[in-house]
Amino acid sequence: VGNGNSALSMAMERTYIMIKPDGVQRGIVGNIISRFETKGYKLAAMKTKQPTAELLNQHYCDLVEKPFFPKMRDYMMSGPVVCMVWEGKEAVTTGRKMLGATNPLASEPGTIRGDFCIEVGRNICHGSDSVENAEKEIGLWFEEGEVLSWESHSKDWIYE
Ligand code: IDP
Ligand code: MG
Repeated sequence: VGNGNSALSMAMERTYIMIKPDGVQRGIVGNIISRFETKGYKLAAMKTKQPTAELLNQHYCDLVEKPFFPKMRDYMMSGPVVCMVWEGKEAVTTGRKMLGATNPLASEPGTIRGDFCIEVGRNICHGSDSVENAEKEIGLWFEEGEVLSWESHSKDWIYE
């Protein structure tokens, strides 16, 4: 990262953002990417993937015992997802704000879930809820070498 501004580099975070099968099927991929891009975050990795049950068990390890989990996993396996890593200042907490609340009906208009969906079981996107979980999730969904470090030419126009 960057020349000189080491304090800024320290605050940089990476978050794992995933567009779920309904977001892909409904053609909302470009809109979601565009929001993170125009916000000023930097795309560090992106790919499509067909999730497996094993991967989802690991990704949602905190939820596997929940009654809704089997149906939720089927939904997550129903088609391709888009896996992304977005990087920038406070990217994890800001990414969550950009997604909106877990229940789309409780999400503010202007958020992704607030603008595009209605039900918790069809909420079109995932975002890491902590820096620690982001690291875990990036390691789970991406191979070594798929997440890139590069310097944006807009850096000095986004950060002071
Ligand atoms: P999050 O995606 O906002 O972090 P979590 O509580 O981590 O929310 O739940 C993960 C995902 O599981 C949600 O995004 C949603 O798709 C699904 N989910 C959570 N709670 C329910 C529920 O009560 N019914 C059905 N699906 C749920
Ligand atoms: Mg979660």
